[in-house]
Amino acid sequence: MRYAVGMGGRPGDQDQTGGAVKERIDEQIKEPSLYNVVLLNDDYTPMQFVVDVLETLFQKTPSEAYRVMMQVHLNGRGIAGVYPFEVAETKVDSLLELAREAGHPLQATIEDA
Ligand code: TYC
Repeated sequence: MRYAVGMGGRPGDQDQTGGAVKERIDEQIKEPSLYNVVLLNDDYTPMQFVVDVLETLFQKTPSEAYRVMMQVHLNGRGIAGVYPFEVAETKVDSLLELAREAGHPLQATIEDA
């Protein structure tokens, strides 16, 4: 809890703070909820394209990008990154745009983390 001290009340009000009132302010600082960006496997997107996307859009190192790509290739899905919702949405939009431009069917979804 945090308190703000300010002038308040009606003119003429008196209290032991000499007119200043303490007003309680609920803390409103909340961590944003997090969401997984999940990459989905397909039979056509080249492995190197997926690795490149993981490096460029999701800031993975080359070895981590390769590991995630293989996880998706072998298991059907894998987590590319974990973000607040609007960031996750933007990542997916950018990924779909890159895939569309390159003519690959790569897909991704957003799930609760
Ligand atoms: N399965 C693809 C292939 O064999 C590679 C791939 C990996 C595609 C991950 C999509 O999210 C993906 N070329």
